[in-house]
Amino acid sequence: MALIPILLYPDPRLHKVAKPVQAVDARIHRLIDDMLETMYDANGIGLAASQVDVHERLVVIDISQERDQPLVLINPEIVWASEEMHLNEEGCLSVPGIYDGVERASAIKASALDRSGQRRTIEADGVLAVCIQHEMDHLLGKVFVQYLSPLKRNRIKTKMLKLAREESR
Ligand code: K1U
Ligand code: ZN
Repeated sequence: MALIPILLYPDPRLHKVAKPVQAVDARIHRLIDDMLETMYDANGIGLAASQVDVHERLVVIDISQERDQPLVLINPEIVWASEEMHLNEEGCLSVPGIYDGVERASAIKASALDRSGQRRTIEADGVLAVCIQHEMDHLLGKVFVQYLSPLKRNRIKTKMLKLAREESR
């Protein structure tokens, strides 16, 4: 297994739209293992393939305290979303150190292939619902800061570019 570098906002590659996974084969199994290792190493609760510069519809999630309940979503689709919305504090491994409120559906049903290529339906609310919607946005090339005001987004962009410049010195 290997750690994969995570793209940092405002890297334009974060805005590419991911394509469906064509086959759940050995390459995808290796990518899943590497993404899980990368997510655990970064103390994240989710990671989308887009964040590691692989533009295919694959997401890994683990919201458990023990970090031992990985969830793998391949070609996920939201098949139902509640009308009820909820404002949640979100973070993103591609925008480290930034947290802000985003309004999303309180509960969802998603359909996806699991690691063995079996289709599953996932019913989610709370943190899991937030995380699935956040990760599926990544697959569409959308980063959570795009829900914030232009003023906040520009401040975040400036801060991230300054950090990147300092780190490259
Ligand atoms: O997509 C990502 O970058 C992962 C992201 C997932 C996420 C967290 C919180 C709300 C929505 C989506 C993270 O894991 S950010 C990491 C983090 O700081 C965090 C970890 C646990 C709970 C809350 C935030
Ligand atoms: Zn994110």
